Amino acid sequence: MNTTLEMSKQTELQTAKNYVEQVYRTIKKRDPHEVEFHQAVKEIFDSLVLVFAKHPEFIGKGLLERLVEPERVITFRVSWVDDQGKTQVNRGFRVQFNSAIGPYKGGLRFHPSVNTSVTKFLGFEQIFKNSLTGQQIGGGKGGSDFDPKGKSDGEVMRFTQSFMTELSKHIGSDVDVPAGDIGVGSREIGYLFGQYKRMRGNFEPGVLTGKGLEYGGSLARTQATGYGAIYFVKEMLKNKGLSLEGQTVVVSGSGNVSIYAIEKATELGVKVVACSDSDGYIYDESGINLDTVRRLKEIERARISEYVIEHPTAQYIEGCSGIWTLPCDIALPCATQNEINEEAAKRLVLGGVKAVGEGANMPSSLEAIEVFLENGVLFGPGKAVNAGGVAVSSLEMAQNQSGVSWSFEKVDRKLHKIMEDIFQRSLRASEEYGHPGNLVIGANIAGFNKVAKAMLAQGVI
Ligand code: NDP
Ligand code: 2IT
Repeated sequence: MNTTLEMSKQTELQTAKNYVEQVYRTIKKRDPHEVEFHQAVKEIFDSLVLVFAKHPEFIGKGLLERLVEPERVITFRVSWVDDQGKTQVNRGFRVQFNSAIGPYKGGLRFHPSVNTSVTKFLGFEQIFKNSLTGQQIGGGKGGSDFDPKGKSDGEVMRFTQSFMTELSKHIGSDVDVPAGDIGVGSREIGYLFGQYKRMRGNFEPGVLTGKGLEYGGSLARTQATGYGAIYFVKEMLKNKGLSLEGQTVVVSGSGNVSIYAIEKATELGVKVVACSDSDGYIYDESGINLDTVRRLKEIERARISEYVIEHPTAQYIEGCSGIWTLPCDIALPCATQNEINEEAAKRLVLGGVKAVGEGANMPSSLEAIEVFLENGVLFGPGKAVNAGGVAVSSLEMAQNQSGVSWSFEKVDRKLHKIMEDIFQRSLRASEEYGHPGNLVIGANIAGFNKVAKAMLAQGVI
């Protein structure tokens, strides 16, 4: 290449790096304790340097400065009375991050670790994920530090009603549409919907997704995130001439995403040898029995350790991180953020892992991602791999708007196509920006470009 051209490209890259680093420094300085949020921003910003180097005209439009600042952060008190008659107080959060391409959309998480940083990291990821789906949905996220574990059904209902009493002032089918996440499943969505209806005095199905089928839910929403993750991994492998059939898989977690990832993976001929909860993991070399896992986790709300009572040939091991020392072809982290650190990633590589698909949000640390990429592991980032859930949420909104219910097969077909499109969009962007096959870069850039164009078109708001 001509040296003058090469030098001007280097200057543009350096200018882009300086810009991105300056915005990154600002957010760290503003909120030094928000470590999860910083991590999510860093991962995306490292990719976006390439966009600003290619489009220096974007610098100066305040795109990144605006992107990292949520349009609105709502925090509120949630008081409720427990079964002993004692008043309990939790914190409620809703981060309405970005509405450039549609109403805020994203789940609610009930877990003791929920705080502003966690909600912001999840909301930030959601902006790009939702963009990647090709649907008209902006980014948002919410939740509470309420711990549903060990609570009675009545306690969960009273807490959830109190939570929605406040949240109802800020959401609506064209404004902000929450759904489930960790600790928020069909039971909680039902209570949330009932309380919203009572507060507003109208039946507005499009205000929440993940609803029961009797009151406006969509077939295949329950399965969507897990199935979608497997469809994505299938595409990743297919692109390299590999197939899912016959592969050995380790899945972390045993919640909504894990169960339906295991179901679809098994259907497509893989052997799932392990899954976990926050106390430990089960390992069965001959393949785990999904019916038992489902009954324990979905119906009895029991611990995964109980699995070995019925399946004495399986092993139960205390602690979560050991699951990544098991030899496998494919690893699917489907539990929570930062469950794979650098050490765990190295163990997976030693164990011969060929592909990693993030069913959870940000389950791999930045260092872990580096290990996978350096060692040629096919890596599917969460915002692409787990986008099937929110994509089908958007299909649920469409059905609510039109008043028509689609069959399971129709929704599943659409989900499959959306996941193929997300893979192709990410792959194409990775190629266009000079890192063919790097789906972290590809997904980040493809997700960003649509939001950036919409923000630029809408002026400085
Ligand atoms: P669930 O509450 O259904 O299940 C969560 C699972 O992860 C449980 O097995 C839980 O174990 C385990 N887990 C939770 N926190 C921790 C922790 N700190 N350490 C170890 N294990 C933990 O949640 P989902 O399956 O819905 O969500 C799982 C992940 O997928 C999350 O990252 C979520 O953000 C993401 N996701 C979910 C989507 C959805 O549609 N539901 C869509 C896209 C992403 P235990 O029972 O012991 O708590
Ligand atoms: O992280 C996620 O994408 C979700 N928890 C699902 C969000 C949704 O609105 O369906």
